[in-house]
Amino acid sequence: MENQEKKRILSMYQCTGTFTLGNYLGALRNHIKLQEEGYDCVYALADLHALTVRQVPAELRKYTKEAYAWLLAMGLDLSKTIFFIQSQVPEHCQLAWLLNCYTQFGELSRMTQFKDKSAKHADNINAGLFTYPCLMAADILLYQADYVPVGADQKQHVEIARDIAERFNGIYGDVFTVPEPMIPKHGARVMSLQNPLSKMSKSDENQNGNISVLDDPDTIMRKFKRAKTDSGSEVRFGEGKEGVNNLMGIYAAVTGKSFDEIEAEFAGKGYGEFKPAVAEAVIAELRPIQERYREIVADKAYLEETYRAQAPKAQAIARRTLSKAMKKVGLVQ
Ligand code: AQP
Repeated sequence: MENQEKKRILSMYQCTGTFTLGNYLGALRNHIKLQEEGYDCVYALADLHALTVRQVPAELRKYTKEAYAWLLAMGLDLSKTIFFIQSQVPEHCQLAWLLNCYTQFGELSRMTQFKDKSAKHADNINAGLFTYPCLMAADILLYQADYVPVGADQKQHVEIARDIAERFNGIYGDVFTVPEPMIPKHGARVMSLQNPLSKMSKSDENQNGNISVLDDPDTIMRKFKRAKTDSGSEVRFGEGKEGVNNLMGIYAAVTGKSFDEIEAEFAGKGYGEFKPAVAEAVIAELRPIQERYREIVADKAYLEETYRAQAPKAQAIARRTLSKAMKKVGLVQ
């Protein structure tokens, strides 16, 4: 295993659509902060994972570049963090194959995401969808990551990566760092504005349910004004008020106010005033990032040069781990 001084964090993002406010508040914003907190961060766009569901090729390319530019606009600092595109580092596929041979059919069939996605895409239950945890384990183990930030619902992914690493290490000695899930302190879970019982998702068919980080102010205002609430009018956190709870969570995450403060601020004012206030706060939060984003995407040469320069940095780490694993299993070097 590598002898790193700083603890390494690995996180990857799917580029199956434009990031949502959920991705932003629940993950990206916190991950950007980690680079200032003394961690060695390695982040990537998981374009290979995106292929487990049928993609429109031109859109996948567009979303990948868009996502790359968005993280730069958010302040990702390439002097501290490695940020690359997964398919530009072929070691991911190479290690994934090895790990496939150390992963049991039974454990893959128990993965919730496989069950969910095969139900959702019944016409395309491909082998990649089934074995994606091996690619995900390769993503993590190649970088000898100590921590993987995950939402509570994603712990299963890190657990299977840990099982595979421990199995491999058990046979061949310490090849991989066994990663731990890192549950974020401020990991707001943002729900759909149209169905507050399901999470806000890029690929939601009802685009009124999600706020894209690139939505313009009018669209954001319209979507919040139409957000599903309940038949009451009191801005108060409580059972059966999932829509309002979600709006309060968003407002709290963006303004830093507590739920008590929010309830006091909107006492006697009703949803009619609360919804536009949430929208305004989100618009103000996203505006400066959107401005930087527009500058970055306008400079195509800069963007391309930047992501191309990052792949070899990732590859230098990945290759060391891969060679070690290949040697251990008996492949001629
Ligand atoms: N609604 C959400 N609230 C809080 N956090 C969220 N994340 C995603 N949705 C929410 C977190 O964002 C990170 C990156 O996720 P991802 O892009 O790899 O994929 P995902 O979780 O599958 O996101 P989507 O938007 O739901 O994508 P699709 O529609 O393609 O499945 C993760 O840390 C995730 O927890």
